[in-house]
Amino acid sequence: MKITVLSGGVGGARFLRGLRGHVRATDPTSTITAIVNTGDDMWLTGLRIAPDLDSIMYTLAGENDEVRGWGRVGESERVSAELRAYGVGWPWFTLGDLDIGTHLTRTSLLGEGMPLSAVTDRLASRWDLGVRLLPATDDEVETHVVVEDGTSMQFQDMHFQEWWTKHRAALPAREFVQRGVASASPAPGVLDALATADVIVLAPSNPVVSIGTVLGIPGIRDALAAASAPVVGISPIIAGAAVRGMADACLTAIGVETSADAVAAHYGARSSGGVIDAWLVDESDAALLPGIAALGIRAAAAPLWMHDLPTSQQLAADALALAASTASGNRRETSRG
Ligand code: FO1
Repeated sequence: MKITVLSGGVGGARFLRGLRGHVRATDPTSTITAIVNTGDDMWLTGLRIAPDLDSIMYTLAGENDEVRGWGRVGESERVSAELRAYGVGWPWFTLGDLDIGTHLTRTSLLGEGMPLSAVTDRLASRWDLGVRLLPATDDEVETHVVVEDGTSMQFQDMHFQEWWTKHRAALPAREFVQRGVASASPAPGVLDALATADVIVLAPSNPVVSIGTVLGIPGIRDALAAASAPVVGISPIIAGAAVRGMADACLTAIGVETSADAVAAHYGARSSGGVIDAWLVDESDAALLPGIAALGIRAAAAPLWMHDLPTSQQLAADALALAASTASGNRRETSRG
């Protein structure tokens, strides 16, 4: 079975680790391709940083800092201290020494003309990740946030990472802008991974700046809408709160309520021009299932908290089961149709 997953960073990384474990245990012939958000990427002190690709790579390699959710385990920050001493870079954005090894490698390969997708393959080939990592695009499309400058009522534009890590998403965002998106194209393999998938999953990532950014790359939303595979989304919101990070600040900024059913409605049923066929919510949100079904989206409830590998693997199994019942449901509808 070919499984394609649209993913952001931390939540997506945990889900992919669970999916890999479930697939290895039940159907080793299956393949997993992750189409990963690159909107958080940026240049910093001359290095190209790709947070979501790195979070997934480190997590699947078993090299991630499980507590912080980003960066490497057993990390040191000697170079970062030097950068601060010289007054370059962002003092609020820590680059670990081992992490800098990744950024130096990526930057040097990009400098030789290698596209990000090939660089990502090269970096990932150091480990047996069991998942193919694809950046959503090889083009530099960075998410910027337009915030209201409280005093002069001017609007200020900043890179998403500054809004997220320096301001902790506390500045009210008026708009998220994908800089350069109009001239961007899907990375090699992305459209094929959607067209040939047997199952497509939207990981429990930030619906606005992670999944939304992937869908914003020209061609990807259409490919998802046209895919023959069932598309199952996993809610990143449990009982009205974001599981990780500050997805609620992003949802509020685009006028979407922070709830599992509001996010499902935001993605929309593929049968009415949206991007999902099915939606998995946490058991604590089971009361929302009839409302989601009324949107034309097959809905189910399962434990969404990924505390450890077994719970992540079970979530993956529940998502694939929902995909299977959706696919058979779709077939019955078409046969009846
Ligand atoms: N997040 C923070 O809150 N503080 C940091 O200093 C920080 C550094 C950092 C360095 C490399 C990297 O790949 C990620 C880093 N992150 C940091 C996390 C990053 O903001 C998130 O992974 C995503 O970009 C947001 O989803």
